[in-house]
Amino acid sequence: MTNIIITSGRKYIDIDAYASMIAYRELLKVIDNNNVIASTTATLNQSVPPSILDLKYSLNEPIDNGNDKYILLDVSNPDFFDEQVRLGKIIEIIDHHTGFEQYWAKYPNIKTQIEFIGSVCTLVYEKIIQSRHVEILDTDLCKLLVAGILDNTLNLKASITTDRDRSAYNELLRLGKVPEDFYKEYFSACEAEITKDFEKAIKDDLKIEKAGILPEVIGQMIVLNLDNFDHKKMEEVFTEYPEWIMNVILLEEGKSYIYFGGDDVKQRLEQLFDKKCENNNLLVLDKFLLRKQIMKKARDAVSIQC
Ligand SMILES: [Mn+2]
Repeated sequence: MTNIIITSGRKYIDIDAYASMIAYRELLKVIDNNNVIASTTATLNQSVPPSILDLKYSLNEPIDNGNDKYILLDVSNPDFFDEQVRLGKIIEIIDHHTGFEQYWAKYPNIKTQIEFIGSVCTLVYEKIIQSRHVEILDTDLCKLLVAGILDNTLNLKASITTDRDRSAYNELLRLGKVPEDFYKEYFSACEAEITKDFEKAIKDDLKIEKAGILPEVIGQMIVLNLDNFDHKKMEEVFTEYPEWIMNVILLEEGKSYIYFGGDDVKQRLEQLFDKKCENNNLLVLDKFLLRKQIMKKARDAVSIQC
């Protein structure tokens, strides 16, 4: 028996991958194929809190009988595919990370949809609507897809958010009778996971990479507000580094709080953002930026100077 296995990236996967895999499995099951499973060999990160794991839909255990075919969601770079994937047996790829469109164009037998949009959950929602199987969207499935959109678009406030993401989000709330303030419940649950081991949460998401005038150690954390943010523990994580910055994205305020340490980091940040620091270890951006956007800004600034 050939199974169709829906899977995603390796090492760590997030709620966008988790939710879209499950929802796409539910869709393919009603369309034509009972032998479709959704599985991962990766670890679920903090964007999949216990309240999400407790919904009535979850992943299947990985299986492998050698004949299986694979569908990949939320990943299109072949270096980052789940370890269970056999490259010659891929039938479909759906992703929102760009860069590998040309590569997959060489394989016309693989159905590929790569679009620069906020969330893969939006793409799967659209497929459910286009296939006229809106009946599968019960409350729990809607909550999963909504959580994926919330996380990947940072509460619909990230600049990568499209009107399609907003419309999918609103329709899913309506169809699943999901309360308007579900975002608070979801992000608080993620924050509770972070708070359980605050230092580990920072360490697990440290980027050590040189970009322009920025220190090469850059942390990031996404929280609703600063209520549970432990400044002391943050400082402790960074004591071993001569200079660092930490981008704390506050979803309710829609701002980035950039904490920092090290000689003249203050001057460098003030120059880069053309903005005065609040004090000797904090610069506040009125609109939040993701770490990858901050690094891009620093790199672009260097190339302008040269
Ligand atoms: Mn994603």
